[in-house]
Amino acid sequence: MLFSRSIDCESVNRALSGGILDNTLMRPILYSYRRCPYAMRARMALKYANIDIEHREIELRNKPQSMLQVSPKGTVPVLCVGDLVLDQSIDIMHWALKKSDPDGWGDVDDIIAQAWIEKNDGPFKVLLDQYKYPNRFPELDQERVLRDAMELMLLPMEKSLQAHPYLLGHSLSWVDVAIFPFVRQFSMVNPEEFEGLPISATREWLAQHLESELFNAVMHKHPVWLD
Ligand SMILES: N[C@@H](CCC(=O)N[C@@H](CS)C(=O)NCC(=O)O)C(=O)O
Repeated sequence: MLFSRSIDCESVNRALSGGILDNTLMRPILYSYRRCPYAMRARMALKYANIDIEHREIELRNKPQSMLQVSPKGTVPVLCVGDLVLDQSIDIMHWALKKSDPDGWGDVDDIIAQAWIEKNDGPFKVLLDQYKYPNRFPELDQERVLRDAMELMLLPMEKSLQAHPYLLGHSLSWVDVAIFPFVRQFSMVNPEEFEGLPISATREWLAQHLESELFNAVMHKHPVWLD
């Protein structure tokens, strides 16, 4: 698994906090945004692995300097672990599972897993944004966007989920957790339309995740972090 660049995150935070060192600096710091699907997958993996983190809730329009200093690209989630900075959600998931994976979320075929993630984070995310923000894409035919999303992602998911309860087989894997927040977002754009789609197994899979203790545990509201 590839990790992101390593930057001396701890020393940046130490400098920002006026050089005061205490034990909290040893706790991984997660910069997060509650409704971000990438941050959700990271928070779920960290929670599942029982990793105690310092949660720093950000506002996308007013990102903290301490986050931008360690990860100038300015997206969440960002995890700082000592001098390691992980600023890709999938890297954070894998880092967490390497620490602890009690239910075997990682026991999957890496090539198949990667193919699902690439499809989700690449073309499906593009279609999701087009479906969610039609005003930003006035030239696009919304029916066509929905049809493309179905063909690309939702129908292949349905086929898998008709065959077994989880995307890659009979047990939950990190791939289900990584993809579910995006399908959730898709389902929320037009719930009535989503209800009518021929993807009953996918709806059931989504409902199971939405009701899960793990998901609900990572959706608590946090005050906004200020440097
Ligand atoms: N490839 C990144 C993507 C993360 C991402 O795009 N997060 C969005 C929020 S959902 C973000 O921070 N966008 C920056 C912004 O809106 O300013 C990952 O997997 O962590």
